[in-house]
Amino acid sequence: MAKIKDVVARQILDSRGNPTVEVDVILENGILGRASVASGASTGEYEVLELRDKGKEFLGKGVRTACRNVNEILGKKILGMEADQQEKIDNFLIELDGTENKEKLGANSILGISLAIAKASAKSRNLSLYRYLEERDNYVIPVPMMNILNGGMHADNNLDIQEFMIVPLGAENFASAYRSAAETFQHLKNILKEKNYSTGVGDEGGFAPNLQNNEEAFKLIGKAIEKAGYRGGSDICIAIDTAASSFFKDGKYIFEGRKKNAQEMVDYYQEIIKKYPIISIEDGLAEDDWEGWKILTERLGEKIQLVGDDIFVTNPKRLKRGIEEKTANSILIKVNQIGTLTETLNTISLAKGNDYGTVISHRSGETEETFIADLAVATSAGQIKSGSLCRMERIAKYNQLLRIEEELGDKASFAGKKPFKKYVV
Ligand code: 2PG
Ligand code: MG
Repeated sequence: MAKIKDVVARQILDSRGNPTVEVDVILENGILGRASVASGASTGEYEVLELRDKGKEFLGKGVRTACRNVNEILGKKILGMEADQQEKIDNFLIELDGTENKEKLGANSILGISLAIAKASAKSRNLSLYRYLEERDNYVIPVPMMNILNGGMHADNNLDIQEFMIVPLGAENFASAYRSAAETFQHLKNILKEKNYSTGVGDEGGFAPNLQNNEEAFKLIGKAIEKAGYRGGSDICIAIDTAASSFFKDGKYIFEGRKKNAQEMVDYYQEIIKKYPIISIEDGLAEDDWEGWKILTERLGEKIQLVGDDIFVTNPKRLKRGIEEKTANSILIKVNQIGTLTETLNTISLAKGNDYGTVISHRSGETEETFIADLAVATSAGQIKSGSLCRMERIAKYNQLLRIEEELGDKASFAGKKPFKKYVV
């Protein structure tokens, strides 16, 4: 296997026009692995630290220090190491930082290296990334959750719920799932136009109109599914990410202009899941509201998928607590919440070993990086969310899944309804 010869970081821009880190890892055999790091807006309080310069440039959002940490510290220390020793290198990077939340050198610098090493190593062995990450006979292509209406912190509209996603779980393969979702997206655009609603898009490429209330979103999406010729509930279902931490203030949820407690939020969810084909709710309650999450899971945990994002932050310690306290039944996986590939893989294994669902996720600030598509296939995660059906940084991941499905042929099976079969919808 080839040794690491050079590590170079640079500051690039992400899909929101903010700086982020890109890392090149060059091996002795001349192979180059390049990876860039995504960035969130509704960031969980317990995520590892994304190092920003806080200086004059880019309104404080520059990442020159993180890049310098790669170029002058971290990168230098791993020169000469075998590139396929992912775990060893990741652990070494963690040690070099030495803090619990990677605040000394920055999780964005560490993650950039971690991902670029894996890509260089895969290329060096002439393997597709997913196959390099995990060699299997058969692979599962994840069912996508596609965010076609944006609200919350991802749009300047009046919707409290951050993401309204369609889940084309009834399709027989990814290609037809992709098609049915794209058609639904275009029909939704026409429906919005007819109603004189805005068709401008939010951070993740979903439409971002002002609506009468959150419930109207479900009605419009239901109509779009029908217009596209699909059946809501069997061909295409709905998933939401409430991102409730973003409107949790002084122990109350400020939802649709009223203060609600956790019970009342759960009442709301119970009502909407009766009326609309919703199969998954992410961050239905806030990151510190463990008591509330217990109620949510008790009342709805057998009916639908409850995904923990801000509450777990891809962190095995927080997930362990969740497993012990029966909190949620699924976890959102974001590589930059924890900061290395190895830790991400460990969290996925912990979730799977405890029968928790796994949803591999992008961030609202993205790049052309498609690592998460391969990661979802390699780990048989079963689900992925990468935003809407427009905007290249979102589509890039779905297009990569299309290529992987094609490359695998009959060695690929589409997850479809399988991740949801344990729920009584
Ligand atoms: C989320 C993510 C991705 P952000 O809350 O799940 O959709 O948003 O990257 O802004 O945290
Ligand atoms: Mg979320």
